[in-house]
Amino acid sequence: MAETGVFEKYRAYLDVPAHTKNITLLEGSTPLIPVPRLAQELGGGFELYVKFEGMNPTGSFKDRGMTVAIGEAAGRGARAAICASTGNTAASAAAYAARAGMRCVVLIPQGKVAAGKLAGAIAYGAQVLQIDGSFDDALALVVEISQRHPIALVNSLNPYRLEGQKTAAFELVDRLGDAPDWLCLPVGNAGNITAYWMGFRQYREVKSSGLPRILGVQAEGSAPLVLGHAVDHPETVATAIRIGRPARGEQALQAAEESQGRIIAVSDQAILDMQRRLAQEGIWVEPASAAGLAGLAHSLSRKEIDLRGKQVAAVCTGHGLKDPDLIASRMSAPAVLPAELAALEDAILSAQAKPFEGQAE
Ligand code: AN7
Repeated sequence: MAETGVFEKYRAYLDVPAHTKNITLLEGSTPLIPVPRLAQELGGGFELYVKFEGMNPTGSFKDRGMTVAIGEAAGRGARAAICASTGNTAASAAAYAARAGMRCVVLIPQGKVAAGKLAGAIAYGAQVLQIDGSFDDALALVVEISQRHPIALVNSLNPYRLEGQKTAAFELVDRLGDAPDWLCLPVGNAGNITAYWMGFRQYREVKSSGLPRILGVQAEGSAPLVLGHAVDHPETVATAIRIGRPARGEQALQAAEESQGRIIAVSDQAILDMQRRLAQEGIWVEPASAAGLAGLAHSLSRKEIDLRGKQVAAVCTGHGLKDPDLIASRMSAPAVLPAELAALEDAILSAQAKPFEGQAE
């Protein structure tokens, strides 16, 4: 358990007003998990780590930015916060607003938010409103309403969200001793990729650390940054990144270009395959979170990148528990047995179940 949250830990590097309060749930300090077997399968010859951001207090990376955005809003006396969200921002805003004693309103696209995120937002006591429209529609609405009323906008258009979120880059450098050679991550509204690039550049100034090349990955059906134009009706199984007009799109493209990286798109099938593959490492992430690694696998298989001797960090942004319905709908339901030993033996020893294969390795 972290002793401090990201605001206290990295206060000296955060460009925030003096009135900013420390509203924390001890977010950050997430595990950086080596996955050598997966690296081997992807061709080998490089070091691969998963930065498991699903281990933050509300189950996603959003907590890093939210602690700072809510802390700033609370510090200047804001009584309410609002955001549009595909789910994780909503749950995070709701939790930190609750901690600050503020009211929270979240707008989500109807029917397109994973159960664990919606449940979180409700549990933390936010007013949850579903929009008969997309995330992009919801974002346009919250921007407008925050201009008319004294309610703090905590989407990543809020600069303090990025200030907090960039601490993930600091943690990578602090932990690895330098920046990784490559960073891969999913891209939706493009706040996270923008924040990582800010963080790495800042650390280069103050710590003389290096810069990674950044591989940003979108889902094929929601890939405005790859297509070069907005997508009016984005679709993907990775609902977290079902975004057609990324608010920080320009900055994301700049981060990819300046870092000599790229932004690519992968299919939903590739995302789900990587989600399953990560689970075989004991790392269960929500679909969007597997997109970064799916993009890495895609680039490697086409020999578009050469990772020999390199160090790669993959950001897995949200926990698998966020989206349990997806597993229920795409995987077979557990068998129901009578409470009898014979039935249990049958089930375990039946050929289909392959119960003890490979156990002795
Ligand atoms: C698991 O919660 O946009 O590119 O409203 O939940 O910084 O937007 C979520 C985005 C990646 C993309 N992975 O990050 C929201 C929202 C997960 C996410 C992204 C999101 P950005």
